[in-house]
Amino acid sequence: MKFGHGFFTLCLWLGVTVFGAAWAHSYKLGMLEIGSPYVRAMPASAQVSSGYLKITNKGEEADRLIEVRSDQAARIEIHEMRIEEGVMRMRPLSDGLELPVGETVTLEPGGYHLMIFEPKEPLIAGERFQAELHFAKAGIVEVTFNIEDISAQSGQADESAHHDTH
Ligand SMILES: [Cu+2]
Repeated sequence: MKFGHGFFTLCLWLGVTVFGAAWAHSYKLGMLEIGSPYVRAMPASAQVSSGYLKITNKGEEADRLIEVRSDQAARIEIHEMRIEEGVMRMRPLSDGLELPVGETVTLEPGGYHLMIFEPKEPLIAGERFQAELHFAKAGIVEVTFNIEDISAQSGQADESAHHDTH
């Protein structure tokens, strides 16, 4: 699949919005703690959204988030986003996301995120999104993401998105 400029702009919009998520709920899988998973609500026409969560590794060996799957979307990728030479860029983490011992890795706007492609139903604020997180060592856990309307808090970013979601 190829994505043009519009896709990149949308991804940027998904990534940079500042949002203070409440700690809604959490999960435990072995020595991993998974906190406040949420997905960004999207207009019905959108083909892509993003998901966020926190993962704390309380074990004695490093682990790795290697795959995320959901029946509610065609595909989910684990992405990183960072500024290179003044330009915000993102790319899939082909080896997954490293979870070092004793650390909390946060997937949040502007940083690591889950890229959710082709949601099968519109992602409506207040509803739920189910996904399976696959870890290299800890195994698999089913997680419920709250769908939240992040754009309500940044009307400006919302403007630019309208050009890219059609
Ligand atoms: Cu992305």
